[in-house]
Amino acid sequence: RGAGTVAAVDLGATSGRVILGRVDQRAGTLDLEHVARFPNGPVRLASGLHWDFTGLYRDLTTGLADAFRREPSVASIGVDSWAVDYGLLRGDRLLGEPFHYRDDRNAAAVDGVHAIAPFAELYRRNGLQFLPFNTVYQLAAEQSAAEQSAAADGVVGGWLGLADSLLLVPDLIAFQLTGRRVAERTNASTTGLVGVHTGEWDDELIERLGLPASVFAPIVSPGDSLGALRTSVAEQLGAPAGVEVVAVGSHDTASAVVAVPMDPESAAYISCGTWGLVGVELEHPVTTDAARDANFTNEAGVDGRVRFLHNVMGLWLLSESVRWWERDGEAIDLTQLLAAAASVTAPVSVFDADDPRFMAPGDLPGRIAEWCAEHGVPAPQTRAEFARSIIESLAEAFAATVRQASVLSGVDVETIHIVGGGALNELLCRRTADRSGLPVLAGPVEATAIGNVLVQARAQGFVDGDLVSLRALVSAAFTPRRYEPAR
Ligand code: LRH
Repeated sequence: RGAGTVAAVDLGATSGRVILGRVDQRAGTLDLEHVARFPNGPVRLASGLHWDFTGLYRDLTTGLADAFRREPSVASIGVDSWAVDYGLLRGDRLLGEPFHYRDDRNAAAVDGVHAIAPFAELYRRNGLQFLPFNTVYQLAAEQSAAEQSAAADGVVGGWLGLADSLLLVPDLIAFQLTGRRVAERTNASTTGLVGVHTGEWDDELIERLGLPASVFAPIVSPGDSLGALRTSVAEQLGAPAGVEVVAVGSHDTASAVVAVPMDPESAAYISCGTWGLVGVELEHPVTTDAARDANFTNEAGVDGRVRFLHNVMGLWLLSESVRWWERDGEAIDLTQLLAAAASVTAPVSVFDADDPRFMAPGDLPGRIAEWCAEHGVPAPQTRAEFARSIIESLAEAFAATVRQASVLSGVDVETIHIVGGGALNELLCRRTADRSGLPVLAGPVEATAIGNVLVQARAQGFVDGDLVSLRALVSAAFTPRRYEPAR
């Protein structure tokens, strides 16, 4: 006790990683060792846009096996990923690859859900900002697909009717590892089907929407043990007896917020990767009309905290633009592109990063140009100008969202913390400081994995204390880079 090692599996929308975390509270140290990194991304099948869950599981278990070779004393494993997406199971069998939240099946399902439960009522119940891919809309899309196939071939119920459980992505991985079926609380809070005040499945809403209540697994909290690895899995991983899987903040953003070295009474955070999650940490949800109109969410945090935030489009705007430019095989060096963007001197247009047209994969530069044309402002011409326009638009959205978070929650924000991959983007950090007029503290980059590690380490008894002590460990181990706003 007082020190030990755990393994974090952290899956983002563009890459996954396995990281060893060594924690020693007496020495006040926290070390990360990167064991594996593997790509992730959507796969377009005949049925739509999916995740390659099977490939991800192969890669993460290969990474875990490597982790046990390097460090046989690993005490536990914790898994986090992006939110809202799920797999359906019948018995042990996965019913197809999970849908990707950027699939376009959801948009058509939104009105049907709101006809049964209007958005204002949903917001009072679940406290969530409107995002067309929240699980509740994805399940409505499953239902309408089932109705269509019933009309066509007489097979009633569809995949949802066939399923006996629905597990969100990290829970689906925990199930493969342990055989336990649970719904970890922070991620379950993103489904739209959990009460914002109760923290439990909203059975009445589930019933009204005609969803099968029995598919939802019991809710567990970060820090709860999910039990030992299945014997065959332990053999495959080369794991010694007794290694367990521990529930962490399995929503990646919940784990990231644990590792923001902040004082929540005077700071805002931006967890910046594919998305920019911009907000504050609160003790109680804010579900006022003003918060609803500003589309702020109240997601469940670790230790009963509330992540009061708004989804800003994030580095997706850049990564998907680059993917578009690279579609004919050309390779683009991101560092060079950002350097070129930083040296653009002519003013570039700032577009609304939140516009829903930027959500789906495809020609993002074309859609940015289209937005500019519609709004009578000059469209960027070169790639460097596009990159600069994206960074300026993100920085502007970040600054505006921090101001809104402060007004809506009453938190007097004096500093902005940027964690995640975006903390490495100097131009973005600097322009966020400039546009907000507040100092930006950038880092740690691996906040999500660190939050995952710390919650496990606490469950193992390697560290104790509340979020304040966990964040003190983060502060001691990682010095953020400070950006002062230009005067
Ligand atoms: C970030 C994230 C975000 C969700 C989105 C689906 O990775 O989990 O918090 O809104 O992915």
